[in-house]
Amino acid sequence: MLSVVVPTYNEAGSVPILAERLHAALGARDWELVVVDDGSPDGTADIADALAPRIPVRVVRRSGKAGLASAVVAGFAAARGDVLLVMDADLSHPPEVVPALADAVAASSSVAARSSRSAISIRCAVMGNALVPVRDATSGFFALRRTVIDGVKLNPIGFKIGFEVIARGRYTKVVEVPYTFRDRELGASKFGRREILQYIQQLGQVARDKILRRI
Ligand SMILES: Nc1nc2c(ncn2[C@@H]2O[C@H](COP(=O)(O)OP(=O)(O)O)[C@@H](O)[C@H]2O)c(=O)[nH]1
Ligand SMILES: [Mg+2]
Repeated sequence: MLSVVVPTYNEAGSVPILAERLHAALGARDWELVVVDDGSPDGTADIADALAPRIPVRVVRRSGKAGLASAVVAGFAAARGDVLLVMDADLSHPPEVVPALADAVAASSSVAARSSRSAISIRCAVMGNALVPVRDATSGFFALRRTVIDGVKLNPIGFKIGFEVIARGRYTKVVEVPYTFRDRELGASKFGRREILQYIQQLGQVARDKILRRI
């Protein structure tokens, strides 16, 4: 089963469109949409709930805005799928690419990351002692088999949970599926100075854990 995990904060306009496009793209597959909402004042959680039963959606409600990465980790905990896929709600990650991304990881023990340019990007990930080339390890559009993070303690700081999975997960291969990133049309970005500082902090923590051979 495929679990599509979508963290949301004030995405009331985007979520129904995202859900419909996922429904169209995933057709008769066994899949679920896991929306993790942090008490959005615009009522995103209720709007997402109202999509059931037409769309196989479940909503995880958290009481306050606790950050994208921790929302994704909460979504992983609630998800039922053996394949986990993460994407933004704002339609910048095209739902039509989801089947290809999910199939890429279902077939092998890999993490599939989307490629497109982002503000700060890491060009490779350290895996054991080897450097794995990754075009964009900070992507928010990625998929993995659940076994990649079984028993792995992810550090849910800031926005870059995909980087955390690449840095700490157990996998043998990274597959990149290209697509065209679109700027959001509805709502506002939540990525700001605080998130940049958290990312720098996260890089330091991953580097420390690599040096101490904790990962
Ligand atoms: N649950 C939750 N979702 C968040 C939080 N911050 C951002 N998001 C969601 O994470 C996704 C990415 O955020 P976005 O603002 O589009 O970031 P950008 O793409 O870097 O500009 C969107 O679906 C947001 O609604 C948060 O604190 N909690
Ligand atoms: Mg976005």
